[in-house]
Amino acid sequence: MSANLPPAYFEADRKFRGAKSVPEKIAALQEMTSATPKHKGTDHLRAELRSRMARLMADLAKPKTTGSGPQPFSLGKEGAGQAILIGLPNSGKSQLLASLTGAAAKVAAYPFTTQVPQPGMVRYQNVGIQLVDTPAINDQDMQTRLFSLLRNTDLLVAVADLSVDAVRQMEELLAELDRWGYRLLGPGEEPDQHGSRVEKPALLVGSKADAPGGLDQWGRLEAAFASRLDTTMVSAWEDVGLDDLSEGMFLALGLVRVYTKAPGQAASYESPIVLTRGSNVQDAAASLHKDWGRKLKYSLLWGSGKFDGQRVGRDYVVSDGDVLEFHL
Ligand SMILES: Nc1nc2c(ncn2[C@@H]2O[C@H](COP(=O)(O)OP(=O)(O)OP(=O)(O)O)[C@@H](O)[C@H]2O)c(=O)[nH]1
Ligand SMILES: [Mg+2]
Repeated sequence: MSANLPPAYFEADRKFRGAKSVPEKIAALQEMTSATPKHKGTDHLRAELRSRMARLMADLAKPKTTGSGPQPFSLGKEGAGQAILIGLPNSGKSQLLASLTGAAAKVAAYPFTTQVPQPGMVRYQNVGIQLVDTPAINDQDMQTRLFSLLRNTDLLVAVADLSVDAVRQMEELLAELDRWGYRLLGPGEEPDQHGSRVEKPALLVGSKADAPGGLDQWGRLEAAFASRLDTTMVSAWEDVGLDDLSEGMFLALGLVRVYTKAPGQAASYESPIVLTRGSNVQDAAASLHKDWGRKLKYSLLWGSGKFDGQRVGRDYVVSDGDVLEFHL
């Protein structure tokens, strides 16, 4: 089958060949991808473009040895996991950051207000999750840096505005992600190890539910996406859905909390050991002290076991809320 590529594709290809820097190459490749029609005959080409994009993005993510000064797009991760807010201009990302974390974010009625990523910390029960606000996803000047930030995150929170046509907004956002080789993963979906795409766990959020017609828009957004992706309705102004969203982030990050106790003493529930789902007793011990994973003989378990104080080995997979008493 012939690919039948339009002139815009060849124009972008010419730019790609002439590009001097990685961001220029990425921009040209993105144009080539946009100009490539989607049908069977272009499957191979689109896969090839995606893997070229993935390689360039990996180059971009490498730490630079030259240059100094503040680099607001390279953020250190903090807390039990990192989630990044993404969306079109004015969708309410900065207001969500402010309401969920208390971070001072600039909120304004004009588009492209946010110019640099800004982090804050969401508390979900006894766990801190880093949440990062970002410039609008279609801001051309930001895109290469923004997408390289998204590449290393644990979770994407995709925001669509319920005061306008939210389904269309979300579709536009997904199309932008698709052009950059990103695919969002729904609950329980595993990334394809051999795929050329960047696949990220994601939550969809309908924001500004308090706006006129907001509930109607929410119904449509849910009908369009909830069968594949986790979807939450919020109003930052009216404090609706914010706790649900925090819980959703915790669950989507795939985290479990484990507590420790000393023999004959009660467990402390203040500072959990936070692990990814599937971790075992040995991982929990090793996260407290690097020698413990090796020295551990057995552990007693309260929680997910058959009975309280059950003796378990290092391979036992822990569940959220388990209490462990290590014996070295
Ligand atoms: N009705 C209503 N309006 C909101 C809510 N949250 C934000 N807004 C308004 O929506 C506008 C945009 O909010 P921002 O948080 O700045 O949006 P943003 O997505 O960060 O915008 P950019 O940084 O430009 O991409 C502002 O006028 C906010 O006051 C909400 O929960 N309800
Ligand atoms: Mg903003």
